[in-house]
Amino acid sequence: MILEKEKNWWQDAAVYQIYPKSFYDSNGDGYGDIEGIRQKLPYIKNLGVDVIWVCPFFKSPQADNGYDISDYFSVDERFGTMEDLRRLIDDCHAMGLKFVLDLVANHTSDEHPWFKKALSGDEKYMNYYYFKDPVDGHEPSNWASVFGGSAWEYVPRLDKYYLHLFHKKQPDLNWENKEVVDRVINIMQHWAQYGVDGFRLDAINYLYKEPDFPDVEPMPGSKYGFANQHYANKPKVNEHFARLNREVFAPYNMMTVAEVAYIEPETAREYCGKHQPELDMLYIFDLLNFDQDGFDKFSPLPFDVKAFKQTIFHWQKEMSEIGRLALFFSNHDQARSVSRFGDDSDQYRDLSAKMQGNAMYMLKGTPYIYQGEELGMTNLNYEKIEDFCDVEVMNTWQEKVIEGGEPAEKWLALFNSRSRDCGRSPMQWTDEANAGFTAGTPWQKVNSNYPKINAAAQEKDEKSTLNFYRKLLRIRKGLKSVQQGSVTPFDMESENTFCYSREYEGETVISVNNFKNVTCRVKLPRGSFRVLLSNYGDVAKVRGTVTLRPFECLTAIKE
Ligand code: TEU
Repeated sequence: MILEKEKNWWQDAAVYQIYPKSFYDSNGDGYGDIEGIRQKLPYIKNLGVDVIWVCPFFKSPQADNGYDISDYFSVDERFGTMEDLRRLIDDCHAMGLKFVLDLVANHTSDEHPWFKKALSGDEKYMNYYYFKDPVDGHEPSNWASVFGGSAWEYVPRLDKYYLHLFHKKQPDLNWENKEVVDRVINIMQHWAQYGVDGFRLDAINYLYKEPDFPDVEPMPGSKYGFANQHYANKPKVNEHFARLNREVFAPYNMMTVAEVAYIEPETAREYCGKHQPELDMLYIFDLLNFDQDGFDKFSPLPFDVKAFKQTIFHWQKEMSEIGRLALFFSNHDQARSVSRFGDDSDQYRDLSAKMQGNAMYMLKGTPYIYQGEELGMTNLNYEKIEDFCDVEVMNTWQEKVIEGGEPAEKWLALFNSRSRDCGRSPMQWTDEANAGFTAGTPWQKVNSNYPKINAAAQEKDEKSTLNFYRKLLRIRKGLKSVQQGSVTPFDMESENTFCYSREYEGETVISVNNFKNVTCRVKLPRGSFRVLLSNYGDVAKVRGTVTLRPFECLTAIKE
């Protein structure tokens, strides 16, 4: 059922990202589910967002928490039924919300029928994937999996290896095989006809792999190396996007947001430039990598505010005349932003959570708010390795502690500050048992701070993070300078602040943000400004040079 949608209906939209497994459990089995999302739609609507992006809920063995799909046409019973999904989407539309589906097209589960036929030796289906002969008795190349170890898995019965850039239970689809593309397009068209309003395209810039899978420089202490230069953003990916756009995105007026890593602006312009609008938005994964050594999340560095803002403003400039940037500070693959980039102490948690929202969501682009971010939810403390669930943690633990003999305490501390499990603890709804997430036993540990940090408490507190986010989203929607205006950074030399002005047709708005627990002075652009948002809540007007208190932020409009 396709609702009539005006073209580019998403232009001034804000998106709320839902990780269904941890959102709300309606039937007490310990897992969040689709009916749970539907029951929380009033809460989502009241936040002031326009779109929900729901992470995968299709049939899956859950090796990568649903990003390993074994049936693209049915809902995994953990999450409910097809009737639940129908009701959720219909209720979204009835409430003026749009529904974006997380579509994993780079790989399937190894339990998908296509891969099962491939494993049986069926040549036709082996060509749906990348099966290669051993080279000198070992993997065809030394490519590393994103989750650690080799990107090749050996199948003794076939005496062949298959490629998996992620988990070994996530074999990569061969997009050079036209039949694969035809069948993925069929999946997308099915869901477009079903009535979803857009797609979040998972790891979609990896669709083309260089055919000889050349060896790469191994990572330190490993025989495998990151081969992203051989499989990310290759020219043929554009041809795939052009076909997807011709046959699915355009005909069904789908909003598309591509999750892309290792990308440069010139490639971004090809993907969603004015001349070839194949994709609407880019979700640039690497924009949060300013507190780590390169792409290794487990090699932490102090958060470099200056490097972070230089990159953000560089991308704001590069994308100013073309598609749209997804604006985000957290998601299901990252630790909680208030713990990672802010200060989650009792004294500063609320202030720094609000500051992060104010810094990010007055920029040019589309806000993507991750469930719980609007509450200032924090990382939690998993005492032992068994408390973790993520495959990336398990593989790293195996490699570094079990095989590498490194101290368990070191890696438990790293996993507690930077693993994907930090951002996947159940949503904190109330101060009741399990934070009101489930009446059963939660699949993942609930943060012990839920009596203090929960939606119910914040609903009643007009000064809460939740109500700050509501006000922020309402204000930004009404500011044409924020929706369409230019972006001009200021105070760039500061190691602590993140400041910029937005201008459009005589309207000037400034966003001023202190990222650190310090007091600092900021010289504002000329003029007097009326404050629209302030996390300290005691500032009405600003002009000239202002003194910012720890984690202080404000948004103000020129009088
Ligand atoms: O993540 C993609 C992903 O992890 C890489 O593109 C990332 O940029 C890389 O780790 C470098 O930091 C998506 C989903 O968001 C994630 O949850 C899945 O595990 C993954 O794809 C596989 O489907």
